[in-house]
Amino acid sequence: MLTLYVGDKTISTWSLRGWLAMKATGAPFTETWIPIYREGSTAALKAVSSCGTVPVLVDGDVTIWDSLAISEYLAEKFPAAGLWPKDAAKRALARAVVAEMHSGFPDMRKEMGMKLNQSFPGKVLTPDAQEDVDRAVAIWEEMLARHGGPFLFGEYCLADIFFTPVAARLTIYGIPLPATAKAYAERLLATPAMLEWTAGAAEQARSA
Ligand SMILES: N[C@@H](CCC(=O)N[C@@H](CS)C(=O)NCC(=O)O)C(=O)O
Repeated sequence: MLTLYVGDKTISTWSLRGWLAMKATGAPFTETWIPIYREGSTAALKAVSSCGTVPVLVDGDVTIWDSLAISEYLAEKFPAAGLWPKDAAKRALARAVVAEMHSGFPDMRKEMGMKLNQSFPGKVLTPDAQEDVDRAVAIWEEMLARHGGPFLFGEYCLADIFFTPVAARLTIYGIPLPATAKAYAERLLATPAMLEWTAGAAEQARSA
């Protein structure tokens, strides 16, 4: 049985990516919540993985502690799930998009922390954060135009999963978006898996 350790659903964007990838496989898994950024969190995280962050996927004696590594592991373990596009050229492009997201967009992350089920419209961004937003929108518009939508590479894949927390941030902070990007963000936030995560976030917040 696979076990996925995740952080608080309201704020943990990397957990969300790992969880959406896990859900997209359709495979059963056990989900374990480790409350983060509290007293005792570091010890609890390190008890699962020496890295001390979530998400963490445990599959028997294999422990994987990074959202991208988890995604790649799941794509290999469940090839029929279509986590990456089947076409090699599209797959390479999807990997580039995911890698850029995984290693970039620092100012958007810093200034627009994800707070699901909350709303802070009218956020004024620094030029650096606005540059990150513009880059995300440019990727979305280019990939949607190239592949015809409704998702970045046609069918839903890891590229969409990695941008789902971005869609949440842009929505939470009421960042103005061109129509195509806005519609895409709405699609990402309305997938059944994302709705389930969002409802879970509300429930966790109530119980905290
Ligand atoms: N590169 C890692 C980043 C993971 C990460 O930073 N997770 C945050 C939550 S979103 C965390 O565990 N923070 C807890 C801490 O640093 O104490 C990944 O992609 O999984």
